Amino acid sequence: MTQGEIVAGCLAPHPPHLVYAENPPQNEPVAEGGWEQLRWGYERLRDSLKDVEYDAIVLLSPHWQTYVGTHFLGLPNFKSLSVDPVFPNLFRYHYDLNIDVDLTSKIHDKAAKAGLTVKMMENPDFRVDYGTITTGHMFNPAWDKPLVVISSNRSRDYYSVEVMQEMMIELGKVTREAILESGKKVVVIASNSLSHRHFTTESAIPEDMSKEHITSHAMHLWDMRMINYFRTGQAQRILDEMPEFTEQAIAESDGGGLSWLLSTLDTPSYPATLHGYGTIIGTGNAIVEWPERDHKEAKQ
Ligand code: 2X7
Ligand code: FE2
Repeated sequence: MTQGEIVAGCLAPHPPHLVYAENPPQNEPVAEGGWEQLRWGYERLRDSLKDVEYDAIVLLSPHWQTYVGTHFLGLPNFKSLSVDPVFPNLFRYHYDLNIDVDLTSKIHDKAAKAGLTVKMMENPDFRVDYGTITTGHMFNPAWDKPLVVISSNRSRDYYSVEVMQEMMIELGKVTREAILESGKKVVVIASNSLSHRHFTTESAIPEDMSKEHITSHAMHLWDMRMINYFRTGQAQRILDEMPEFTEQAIAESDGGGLSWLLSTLDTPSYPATLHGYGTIIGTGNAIVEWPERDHKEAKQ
C-alpha cells in the first residue's frame, strides 16, 4: 500500500458568526453580511486547496468537551440540528455529515495502544457541536469529504496546560502515524480562536462591524506574537510558550487543538501561510495553512 500523507494542516476557527454571515441554506437565521476579513480568509484557504487531492478531513473541536479521555465520532453519518448555546440567534444549522470510520478507528486504536484513554462515540442521536459544524462548513461548504472528528479532552481543567499539551502531543504523533499507515491523503484541522476574551454584551445588530475590535491591546499583542511564529516556522516556540499564551490570552488553545495540530505536522519549521485574521465579538481569529505537501521530502 502506498504511504498516506498529510497534505495540509490548518488552523480554522469556528465562531458561528461566520456561518451566520454567509447565509447558507442550512442555517435558519439571516444576516446582512459581516466579518468579511475572516470570510475572505476562508475563501483564500479553500482556493489554496482546490486543486489538492485528499480523501478525508481530520478535525479537533474545543466545543466537544470530554472529561474522561478523547472521544471520536464513530458512526458513518450524523444528521440533526446544531444550535449554539450562547448564540442561538445566529446559529441553528441543519447538518448532515459523513465520517471516515475506518480512519477514525485506526487513530483510535493507535491512541489506545499508546496508553491514551479513548472512546468511539456510537450514539446515533449524539448532537455534533457547533465548532465542528462551523469549521466543517467554512472549510468545505459542499460537505463532500468524510470527516474524522476528535473531541477536546479537558485535561487542562483537571490538571494544567503542561499536562494537556503532553497528552495532545502524543495524540498528534499517533494521529500522524495512523494517517501515514492508512494510505490516505488527509487535511488536519485545529478549530480554535487565538485570544478568546469575549465582549459580555452583543450589539443590537450582531453584524454591525463598527462595533467589532479586539478586547484589549494585550490580546492583540499575543495574537500577533503567535502569528509571527506561524509565519516564520517557529512551531517549537509556540509549544514552549503555550502555557503563558493559553493563560494570559485566555486562549482557545486550552482545548488542545493547536498543540495536537503542530504535533501531527511533526513540529514544522517551515513558514505557514496566513490566509486571514480578524476579531469576532472581541476574540482573535487566524486562518492559517501549513502546506505540508510541499515539505514532505524533509519529513520522511
Ligand atoms: O466559539 C466561539 C469562539 N470561539 C469565538 C467567538 C465567538 C463565539 O464562539
Ligand atoms: Fe469557540
